[in-house]
Amino acid sequence: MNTLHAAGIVLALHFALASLAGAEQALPLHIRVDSPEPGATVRNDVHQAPIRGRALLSQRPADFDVMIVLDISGSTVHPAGVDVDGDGQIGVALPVDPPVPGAPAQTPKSTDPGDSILAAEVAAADRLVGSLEQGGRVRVGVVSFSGDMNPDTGRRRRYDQQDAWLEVPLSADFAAVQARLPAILARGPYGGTNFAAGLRLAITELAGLQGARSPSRPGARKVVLFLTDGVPTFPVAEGSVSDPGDIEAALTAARLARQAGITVHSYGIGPSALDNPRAASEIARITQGTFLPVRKPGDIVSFLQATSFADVEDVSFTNLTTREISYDVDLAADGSFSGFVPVRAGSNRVRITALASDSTSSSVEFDLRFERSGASERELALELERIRERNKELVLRAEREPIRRFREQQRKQLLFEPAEAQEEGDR
Ligand SMILES: [Ca+2]
Ligand SMILES: [Ca+2]
Repeated sequence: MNTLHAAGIVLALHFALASLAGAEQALPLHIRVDSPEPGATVRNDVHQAPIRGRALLSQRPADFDVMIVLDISGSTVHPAGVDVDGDGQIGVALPVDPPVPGAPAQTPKSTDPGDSILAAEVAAADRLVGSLEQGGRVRVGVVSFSGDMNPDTGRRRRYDQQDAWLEVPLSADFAAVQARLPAILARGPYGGTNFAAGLRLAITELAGLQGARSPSRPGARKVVLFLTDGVPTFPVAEGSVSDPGDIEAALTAARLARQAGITVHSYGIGPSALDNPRAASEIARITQGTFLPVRKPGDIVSFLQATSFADVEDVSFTNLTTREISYDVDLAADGSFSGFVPVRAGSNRVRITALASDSTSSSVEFDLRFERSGASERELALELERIRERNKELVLRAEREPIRRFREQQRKQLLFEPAEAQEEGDR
């Protein structure tokens, strides 16, 4: 290779790393290591050291109130395309007879009703809630919405019908939240799609407005995770038609959310939602949240679990002594993380790097000593296995461009960094 050319590439890489370092000066991301303590000795029977901590935007509150808003409208009866209920069978849609004039519309049937889009939404909520850090920092609640339709007219039954239900008020008791989810599934999908009603009820609870049943917590960051498989069809005119007034009602509710300091992350699930994603993407844009298209409805389970309401997209561990990078990190939506870094016997210098949603990153470094212990620490081995399995499922997250770039940058950075002084070990 032309030497001048090669030097140019190296210079360009250095420049990219320098600008990355420059961006880090003003970084708001703060990384806290809960364990191990700096300088502590870690013992394990494999050369892996467990690390736990959390990454947070330092200027923001560390408490989160999160309302999961589920679309339970009639169309969520359609199969999600995966085996949601885990019975070994993947539900597919059965053909419906051509409509008969004057007869009520037929409900679409599936070979396995347990694999509906609604079932996938409920499973997604269950998995997300189960992955959050216990201890009161995070509270979560659930709202469902649809739109009660008069079968004769296709319009609302009453002008003041509510169309949204508080399934679970905001609570830090995650097991209790999870215990209430099967009831949503048991009632099943029905009716139209009133985005505005779902959003407004979530705002009432998060902001502690009149009529709220959740205890208010003014200091917490307020987040809505808004799931839908369709477009807004209510409150205006027929519940099977998306009128401009239906969309406007949703956007008005989103503006109200912004005023209340609430961020809405929206998920458009499947073809009906993605053919016309304007309302779902606008409510995210208005509230400075993100809109995520979920092409295969079954993917909502891993997409929702990979959500980050703490604005932390990725965390990785680098052992500067052995010059290895590990992505075996379990990153929760609230910014807490746990995982493993490969280590050698003796002293290891470890760097933790986190990527924020605005594509800035931040690092901390500390030393740990590693001693290989004869005793088999089966729990740790199982935990590492669990994290690897989970991250395999969440591979969609790693495919996202900012995360791919972040990981690539770290590999390059390690390549150009001077090696840490090495100490002889038993490895
Ligand atoms: Ca099934
Ligand atoms: Ca309508």
